[in-house]
Amino acid sequence: MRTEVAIVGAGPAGLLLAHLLAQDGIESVLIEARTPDYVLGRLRAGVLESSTVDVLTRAGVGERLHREGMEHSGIYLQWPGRRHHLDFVELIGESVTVYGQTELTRDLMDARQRAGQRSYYEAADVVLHDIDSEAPSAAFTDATGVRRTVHAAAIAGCDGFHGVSRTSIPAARQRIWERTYPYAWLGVLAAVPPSTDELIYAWHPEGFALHSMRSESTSRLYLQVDAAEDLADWPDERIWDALALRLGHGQDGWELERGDLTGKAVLPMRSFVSAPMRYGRLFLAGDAAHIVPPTGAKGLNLAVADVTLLSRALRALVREGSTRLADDYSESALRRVWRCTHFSWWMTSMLHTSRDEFDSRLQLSQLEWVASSTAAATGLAENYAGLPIEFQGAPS
Ligand code: FAS
Ligand code: PHB
Repeated sequence: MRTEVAIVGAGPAGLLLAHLLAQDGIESVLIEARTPDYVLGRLRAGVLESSTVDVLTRAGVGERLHREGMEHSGIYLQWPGRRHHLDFVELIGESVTVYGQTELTRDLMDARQRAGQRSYYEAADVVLHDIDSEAPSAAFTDATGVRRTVHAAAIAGCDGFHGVSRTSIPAARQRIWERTYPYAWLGVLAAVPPSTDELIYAWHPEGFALHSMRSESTSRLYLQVDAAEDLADWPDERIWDALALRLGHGQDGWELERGDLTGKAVLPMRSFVSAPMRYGRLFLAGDAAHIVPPTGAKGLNLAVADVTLLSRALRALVREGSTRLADDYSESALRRVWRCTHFSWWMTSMLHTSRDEFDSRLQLSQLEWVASSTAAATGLAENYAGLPIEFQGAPS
């Protein structure tokens, strides 16, 4: 079969790219390894930057987001005896919206359905061919066992960290930067109204904790645990006790409400960047090219920024035969990727405790500085809530 753009991976990056291309009348074929329910069942990101909300609104897929999303003016930074509110709207005039990645993915799947374009779920053994030519193709075995090949003008690798796209680029043409952290997040979904109006990022000698949410009736919470932690060692009671301790239950009369826990998982923490994000007619976007620790709430937002730039490049390439944006894509996307990689590392390093007393004193000093200096608070706000899609950063 033939199409204009073959997209490997139907997570948020692949689905949004398909939608943005369709808005420009560009046809795509989506090739996804899993079932729609499996993709929707993955509990992941929760916070959308204002630039992400703008992209989704302009693309006509923001209606439920505006109806059900929870707009937050900022976050709380917490450490024993202190809880400090950072007001992003006051600092930089931007807010963030809490809207689960599952809901965003559902909205994009509905849009794909309405577009009536071809999507192959449960596709197996995806292999990319001739990616360094002007006639690349993606071969796969569809859900009925039929081997198919999609010929396209370009291939978008949106298949996440474990996908086949990044590894289809010759290793000699690729650079990888990676840092793994000695801790992980134990994430839970709790059937209990949030005990806070906005997210609480808490430093504690026992470990980091985050109180997020998904709705007025559902909380999303995370605990720092060892990288090799066994979930079986964490019964519900122990999870709630650790969350209560680290989030400051009882401090200034604040209480953490408990409820039934579901969706437990231990999430590894890593920083990972691969460059270039383009090789011939293969273009990488989202987790296929980069991974950030979730402390900065950047992963999903970076994927949105990548595909916003990529959709413009592919439109120019496919419609006008112009390669300028396609040639610039990797460098433009990587400027924002490195900015978010640094910020995610900075937030992670500030908030995750080791047993090292010197590190702890540095972290507490950094938290006090952010809480007392408008300049420092503005820097955090800019990175967390205010990065433009076309982040220019330092001239290369
Ligand atoms: P995804 O990984 O979402 O999607 C890739 C898709 O490609 C998947 O559907 C996969 O099934 C498919 N695929 C893989 N291999 C394939 C193949 N060979 N052929 C066809 N399809 C293939 N970000 C935050 O901002 N906050 C968070 O709290 C947060 N928590 C996370 C927790 C976990 C466990 C993970 C893994 C990530 C988390 N992230 C978080 C980051 C996450 O939200 C990603 O940034 C986001 O899913 C990126 O979207 P995609 O690039 O579309 O990648
Ligand atoms: C979430 O709600 O899942 C979430 C929010 C903020 C983060 C990470 C995860 O930094």
